[in-house]
Amino acid sequence: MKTVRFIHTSDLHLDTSFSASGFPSRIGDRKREAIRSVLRRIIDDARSYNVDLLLIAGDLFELERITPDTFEFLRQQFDSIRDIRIFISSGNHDPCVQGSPYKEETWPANVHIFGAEEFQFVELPDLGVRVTGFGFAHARLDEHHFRRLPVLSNDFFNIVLSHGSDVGRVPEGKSKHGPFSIDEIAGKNVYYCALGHYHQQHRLSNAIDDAQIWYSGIPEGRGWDEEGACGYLLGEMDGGSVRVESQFCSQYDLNTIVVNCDAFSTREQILDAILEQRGIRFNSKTILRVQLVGALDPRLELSLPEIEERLAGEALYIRWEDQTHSALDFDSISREKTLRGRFVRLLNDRIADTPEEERAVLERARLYGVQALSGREVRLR
Ligand SMILES: [Mn+2]
Repeated sequence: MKTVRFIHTSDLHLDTSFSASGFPSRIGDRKREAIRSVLRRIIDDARSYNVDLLLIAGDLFELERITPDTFEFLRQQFDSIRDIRIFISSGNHDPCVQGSPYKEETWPANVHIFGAEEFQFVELPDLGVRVTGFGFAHARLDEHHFRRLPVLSNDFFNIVLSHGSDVGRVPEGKSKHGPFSIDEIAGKNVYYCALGHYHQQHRLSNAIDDAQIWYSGIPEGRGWDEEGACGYLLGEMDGGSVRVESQFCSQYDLNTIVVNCDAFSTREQILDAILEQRGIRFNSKTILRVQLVGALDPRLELSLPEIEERLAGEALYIRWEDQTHSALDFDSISREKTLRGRFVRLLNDRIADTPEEERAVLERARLYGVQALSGREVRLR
């Protein structure tokens, strides 16, 4: 068998909306364009690594939102690597239904779409490879479809391509489309199984046989549960083995930083704590979520717009989540025989009578009131 190289990717979600992520629209626009750049990068890499196969395991685009421009972009990109065979399995966001570009459009000759809810195969005798794929034809699939994967003939090296949900490890909040367990894939002469749907890149543990079963992961993170650098998988198989390596290709990485403010009395200390975080590349493509926690020294002026200005070259966008509480001792202030003391007593009583989840507004009011009554400038945040 000649050495066969492949790229495995999935879940690009071209034309996705970022409104649910809470980003301002300009960041959503950047991210959406970044997904297109990432696809181009994958196509360029397929060419430069001289791969034989490009495997796309579903959710290539969002059916509800894909524009003619995006289809045309895909067509041009795929057509630009005519010597590389491209296999696509439709997923729950790009099901192969009436109105889908998978059905309505003409794709380049090197593209094969698995869009039927049954396992079908394509044999590539020149490579000694059989690609067996399953596509979603509905936006929802509750069936354990891998139970219908037959034991494959071992005259070729078998690659299996599908969208699906490993029931052994369901990420929090993830829908279980196309559920499966490992024993429904293993033991069927599968050499490499290319999966999509879960957005974290990982290999599934398989105690049954040597089949390598992988999620390639999302190549450009979309939400806060898809942080850090993201990428695709580059694989090489020859007679004895499959070797897979991760290639990073993401452009605008998401990172969460938790800063405990307990020991701080100036905002420089917050700034320094952010920039000292290891493993984060601070540059104009970085998207940050900064969670401020702990007790905030009353001397510290938490002016987020000013801190943000000082981080202008280090991040494209910062989402602040201020979960600090004031280090002011409201109990001792409440014992003062002053207007300030009376104000805090009133607010303390109101806070005590208010359910926990509704207290934040009153706690802010108490803090701003004490600042005002102490003759300080009050800056709302
Ligand atoms: Mn999916």
